[in-house]
Amino acid sequence: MLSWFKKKLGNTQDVQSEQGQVSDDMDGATSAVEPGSVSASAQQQENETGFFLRLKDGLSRTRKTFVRQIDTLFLGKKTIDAELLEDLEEILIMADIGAATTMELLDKTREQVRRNALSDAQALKTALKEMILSYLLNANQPVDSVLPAHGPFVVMVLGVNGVGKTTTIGKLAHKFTRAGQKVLLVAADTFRAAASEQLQIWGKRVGVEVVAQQAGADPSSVVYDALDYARPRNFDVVLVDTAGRLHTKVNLMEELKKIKRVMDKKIPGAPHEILLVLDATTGQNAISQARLFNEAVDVTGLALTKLDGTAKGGIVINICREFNIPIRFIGIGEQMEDLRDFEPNEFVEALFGESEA
Ligand SMILES: Nc1nc2c(ncn2[C@@H]2O[C@H](COP(=O)(O)OP(=O)(O)OP(=O)(O)O)[C@@H](O)[C@H]2O)c(=O)[nH]1
Ligand SMILES: [Mg+2]
Repeated sequence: MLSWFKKKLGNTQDVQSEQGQVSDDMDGATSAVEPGSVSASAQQQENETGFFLRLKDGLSRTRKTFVRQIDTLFLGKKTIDAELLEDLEEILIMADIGAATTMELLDKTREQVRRNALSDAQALKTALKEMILSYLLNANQPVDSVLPAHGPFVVMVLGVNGVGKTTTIGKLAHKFTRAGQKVLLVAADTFRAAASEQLQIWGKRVGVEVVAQQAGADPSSVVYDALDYARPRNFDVVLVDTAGRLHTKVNLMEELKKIKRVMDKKIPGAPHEILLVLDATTGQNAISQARLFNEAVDVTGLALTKLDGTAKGGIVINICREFNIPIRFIGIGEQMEDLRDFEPNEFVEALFGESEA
C-alpha cells in the first residue's frame, strides 16, 4: 500500500505504476506522466533499472569489504567454528555496522549454528541478509500521521556542514516538482557566505522559487517571512535549508529549536518533517550526529548522502538499529537525479548483489 507521503512527495515511480489509484488521492496530487502512456512507463522502467544498477555500483566498495569477505571466510574450511566467527566479527566491524549491532548479529548467528541451521557460506550469507533486512524494515515507518490537512508540507533540513543538505534539497525539489508539486525553497542558512547563492542556483536549475534574505539575517525571521509568503500561494512543499555550523554547537541547536518554534507558530504542526542529513562516508560520526540533533529537535527522518563510492555503507544498518528514525532518502551522486527513496529490500539486494560490480 502506498503511503500518502510517497504519493504526495514524489515517489514518481510508485505514482506512475499505480495510476489507477492516483485519482482517489484527497489532494488530487497529479502524476508527472499521462495515464496509460506506454512509452513513459517503459522509460520509467529503464530509469528504475538504471538506478538500481547505479545503487549497486555505488555500494560496490561496501560489498567488497563486507559481502565478498564473507565468501573468503570459507576458503579451505567446511564448518562454522569459533575462528570463523571471529573473522566474521572483524568483517562486520570493518563495514561500519557498529559494535553493538555486530555483537547482536554474531549472537544470532551462533544460535543458528547451535541449532545446526547454518552449514555453509551461502546459508550464512542468507541468514545475515535476512537479519540485516529486519533491522532496516523495523526502522521504516511512514509519515502519514503528520501530514497537514491544509497548507504546505514543511520540511526542515538539518545536518553538520558539508554533509549535503543543500544538494539534497535541490534533488528533493527536482523530485517533488516532477511529481507535480509546487515547491518553495527557503535559505535559512544565513551564516555561511554564499549559502543562499548555492540554494538559488539549485532553484534556477530545478525551476522553483527561493526565498532568501541578506547574509547575517536572523534565520527565524527568514523562515517566518517565507511561510507568510508560501501560505496564500498554494505551495505544496516548503524545503528549509539551515546552517551546518555556527560559532558554537550550543548556538546551532538553540537556533534550530527557535526556527522550529517559529514554524509551529506560523503554521501549527509545522515542521511536518525534520530531516537530518548524514554523510555516509563519515561512518560512526554519523551516529553521534544523529544522537546530538535528535536530542535537540526530535528528528523524524534521515537522508543518507554519498553512499556512492564509500566502503562505509554498513552505517545504514547501524543507524536503523540504533535509532527508531526511518531513513527516507539515500544520495548516490552529485546530480539532480541521484536521490532515491530508501527501500530496505532494494538496498539489501543491491548490497548483496551477485555481480562483481
Ligand atoms: N558523491 C556525492 N556527493 C554528494 C552527495 N550529496 C552531496 N554531495 C556533495 O557534497 C558536497 C557538500 O554538499 P552541500 O549540499 O553543499 O552540503 P551542505 O550540508 O549544504 O554544506 P553546508 O551548507 O556548508 O553546511 C558538494 O560537493 C556536493 O556535491 C552524494 O550523494 N554523493
Ligand atoms: Mg548548504
